[in-house]
Amino acid sequence: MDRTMLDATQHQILELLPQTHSQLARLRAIIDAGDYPTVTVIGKYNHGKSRLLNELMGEDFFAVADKRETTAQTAHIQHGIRWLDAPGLDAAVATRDDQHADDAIWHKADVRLFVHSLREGEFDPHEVALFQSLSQDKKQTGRQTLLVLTQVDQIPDPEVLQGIVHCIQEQIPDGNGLSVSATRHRQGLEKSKPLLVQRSGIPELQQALHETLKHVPEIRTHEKQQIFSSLNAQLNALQHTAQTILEQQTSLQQQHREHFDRDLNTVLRKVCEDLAPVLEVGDVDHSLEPDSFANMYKITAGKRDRNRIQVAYSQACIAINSHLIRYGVVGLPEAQKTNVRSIDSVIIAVLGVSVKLRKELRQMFFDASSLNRMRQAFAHYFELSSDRQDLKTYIAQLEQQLEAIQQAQIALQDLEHLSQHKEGVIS
Ligand SMILES: Nc1nc2c(ncn2[C@@H]2O[C@H](COP(=O)(O)OP(=O)(O)O)[C@@H](O)[C@H]2O)c(=O)[nH]1
Ligand SMILES: [Mg+2]
Repeated sequence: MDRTMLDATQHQILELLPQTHSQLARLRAIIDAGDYPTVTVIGKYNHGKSRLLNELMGEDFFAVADKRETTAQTAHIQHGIRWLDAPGLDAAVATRDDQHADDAIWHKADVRLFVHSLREGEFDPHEVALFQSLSQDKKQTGRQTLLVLTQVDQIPDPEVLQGIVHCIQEQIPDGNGLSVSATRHRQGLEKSKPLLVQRSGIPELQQALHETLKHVPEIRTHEKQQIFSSLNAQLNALQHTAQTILEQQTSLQQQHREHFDRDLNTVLRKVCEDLAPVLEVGDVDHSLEPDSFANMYKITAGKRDRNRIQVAYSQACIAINSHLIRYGVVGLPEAQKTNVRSIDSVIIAVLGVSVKLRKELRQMFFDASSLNRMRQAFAHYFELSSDRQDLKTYIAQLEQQLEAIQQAQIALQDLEHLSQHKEGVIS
């Protein structure tokens, strides 16, 4: 399995389902980790996390200090285990450290050591909440957390120690903490005192850790299955939603157009009805009688007739324009606009600016093929209106999203297939 494919799949899914960030990061960590189980530490800073890891590894690899020393993740492979040191949690300090810590705990770790120094007494509310969410996670994923109570050597009075341990047990009944001392362990080793080593609690912790690590492969397999099926389910749900919206919008688009056509026909039928009597002529078509200089200021039969035609035509235009406006066809598309505002209208673009004669109106409204051309021209501008264009764009986006979902589903299937057959192999 190559990284490019992993990256691409991760990216594809993340684009569609940003909320799966953590699941994807965990999946990635499992695939990247290969055969090594990852053990990490969590807890507040200065509680002895780094030193505990050193003691467990038998090597002073991680920096230990009385101040905030660990600020990023550091990994070290030892005895076939990836040990991961992470910053301590402290609400008062910049959140970037906490992000490292979160990533270590939630994405990288197979086993977490929850470290709490007995010197600090009982848990604070933040620690209690964190431990509870880890217990919750164990129920869901199977991943284990071991509670380690460090610096036990700092509480010499057995009664005081008993009191603290008792208090912690009350705070987190499912904790089962192991008390350890890194100092005693180190002294025991250096002075060859097996009893001191034994009393340090470290061997017992190592034993418990060893037992827990045995389950890592099966837990990982289970986690992977869970993540794959959850991602699949979420992609399917998204696909279903997008598909439903697409169908709704497409049918809306179609219906709207049908209504536009239907109502335009009604309007045109009415227009023809109103125009018909005006276009009828008796023996003489008065409108064709030319004006002369002599009757410039007189009302003639010709003028009256032409006026009647123009009024009827204007009413037809108003009726058609009302229909257009009702359907959002309020102007010409940007590209077609001119400097002459007064003629920047769809009605003029379709019907022209000239004064109409009877013959022309008859041709326009009573000839089937020219009426059809008119219908098509209005429908053309209807499709170019901004609402229609927005709807069209939206539908195109939905189609693109569906395409992306489909590709992500295929990529996820491929990844699942590969990760089953080539467990942890990264080229
Ligand atoms: N006495 C005693 N000191 C310890 C023990 N573990 C850690 N320390 C000291 O506690 C301080 C913080 O340890 P460190 O591992 O850096 O803590 P971290 O911030 O949680 O990683 C250091 O001075 C350590 O030497 C322990 O078991 N006993
Ligand atoms: Mg540290």
